[in-house]
Amino acid sequence: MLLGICGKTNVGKTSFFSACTLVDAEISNRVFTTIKPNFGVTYVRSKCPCKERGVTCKPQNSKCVDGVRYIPVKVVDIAGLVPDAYKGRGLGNMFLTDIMTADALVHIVDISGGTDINGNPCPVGTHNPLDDIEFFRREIDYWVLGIIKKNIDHISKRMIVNKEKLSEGLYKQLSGLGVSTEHVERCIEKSGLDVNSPEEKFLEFSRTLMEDSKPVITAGNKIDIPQAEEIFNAVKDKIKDIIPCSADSELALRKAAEKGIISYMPGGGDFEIRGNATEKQLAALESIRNVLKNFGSTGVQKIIDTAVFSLLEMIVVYPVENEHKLTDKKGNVLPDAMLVKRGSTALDLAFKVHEDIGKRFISAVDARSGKSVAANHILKDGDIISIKAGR
Ligand SMILES: Nc1nc2c(ncn2[C@@H]2O[C@H](COP(=O)(O)OP(=O)(O)O)[C@@H](O)[C@H]2O)c(=O)[nH]1
Ligand SMILES: [Mg+2]
Repeated sequence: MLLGICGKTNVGKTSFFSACTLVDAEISNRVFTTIKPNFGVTYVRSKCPCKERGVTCKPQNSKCVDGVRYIPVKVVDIAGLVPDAYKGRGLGNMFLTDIMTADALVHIVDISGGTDINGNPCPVGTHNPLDDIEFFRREIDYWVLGIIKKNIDHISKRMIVNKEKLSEGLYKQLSGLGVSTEHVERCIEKSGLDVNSPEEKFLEFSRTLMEDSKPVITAGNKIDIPQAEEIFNAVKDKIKDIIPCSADSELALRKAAEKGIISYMPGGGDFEIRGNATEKQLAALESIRNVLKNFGSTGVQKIIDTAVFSLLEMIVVYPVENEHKLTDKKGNVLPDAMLVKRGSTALDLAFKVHEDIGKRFISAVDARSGKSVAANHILKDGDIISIKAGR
């Protein structure tokens, strides 16, 4: 799974990326978990079953801090989007190609209205963040439309010569975007498209296709700027899935925690001063405390969690070998927390653990009830499952 952090220049994409990937040694093995320059690892939070089961867990693929499981998720900091990127302006197509590899997008917007459409700073409150939402969608939709337009003659020819369906032709051109044939078919139907439709119909098709396949959460960033809250309140009802955030504050808190100045857990609603801090640092920290008081948290972790659990509809499942001891082969208790799509079955989990285990699946045991469940049993969030596979 990959989350793409995107938006205009100067809105705080890199700050958001740095904040969410800067993880305390307690959670991550490496301090700064950047894979490649703009690829990193962040974590979603979920309640670990260890407390409820009265066991001390020994996580292998994730970390547990005080009963909270931190499960790794990859993120990419995508180059700034400029108007007309779909025509190749700026980093244009590279930007859009990067977007397509992500499963969900975090669209960072400067909610203080202090960044103009080209990504240049402007006086706070002079740019309407709603324009950014519109522009963002437009760039993506026109880009998809461009791919279709470039190939439509070819698709049309194959429909005549090879008796291919429009959906097959479109699917071949757009499969790189992570869409399925069924999905393309559904969107063709929804937008009433045929091969001779006018351009607007193809645009409508592109929009429907992207809305369904690339969920977007909007981060109303720079909420710490005094006028930002008012702007946020004025636009929030017009934007689907928007969460206020302050990437700068989250980054400052994680850095201070790393230096031992404060104790703070990502996503927390407060922090405690621990070590020595200069007066300037203390003043900065106190103003961040106000942001936390006002909004409950800096919003960064909430955005990551919402993207994964709400937009991508993931749940957390704990596969174990021994359903009594909740261990793997080596005796590690609750070793792995796996993110699976809501609606996944016991058999899906088996395949996710290992293809071989999936192929040799016999049954599964729900560790909480001790009962055997069938291959088509739908998993619930927090389930602990032992898979029984044949030889
Ligand atoms: N006040 C405030 N400024 C921020 C916040 N996040 C980023 N910035 C500032 O916005 C500017 C651009 O940030 P950057 O992360 O480089 O943006 P990018 O171009 O989108 O990657 C920098 O001066 C940041 O310090 C925030 O949450 N609050
Ligand atoms: Mg940047």
